[in-house]
Amino acid sequence: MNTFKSSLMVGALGALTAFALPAQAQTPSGHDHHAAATVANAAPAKEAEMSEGEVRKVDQAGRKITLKHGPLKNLDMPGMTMTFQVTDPAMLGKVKVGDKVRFVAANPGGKLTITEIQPLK
Ligand SMILES: [Cu+2]
Repeated sequence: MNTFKSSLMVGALGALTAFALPAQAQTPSGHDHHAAATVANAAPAKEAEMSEGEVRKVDQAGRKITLKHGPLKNLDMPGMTMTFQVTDPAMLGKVKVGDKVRFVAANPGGKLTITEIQPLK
């Protein structure tokens, strides 16, 4: 009786596993497709508000970056060299001194902050 029961359990588990695997395999591609579509849809709006600059200093510990930037239309600021906060210090790992970059700067509560940055290729 016990043997019958456990073999039934194994059978049930095997069926569950076989059922679960294809569903898991489908999840990443489904997600990627969704993410790609989202990025493509958002790209034109983001392009418009991105500004260009050149990295002068990266302060990972201080979560700051110094940029020589062109005019920032969204902030009504002329070109200059200045230091920005960054929303996520991980962004600083993507750029280095001397890189030409595109970035999005915002001014929440009077603190100039970079919300997005990417090296120009
Ligand atoms: Cu400035």
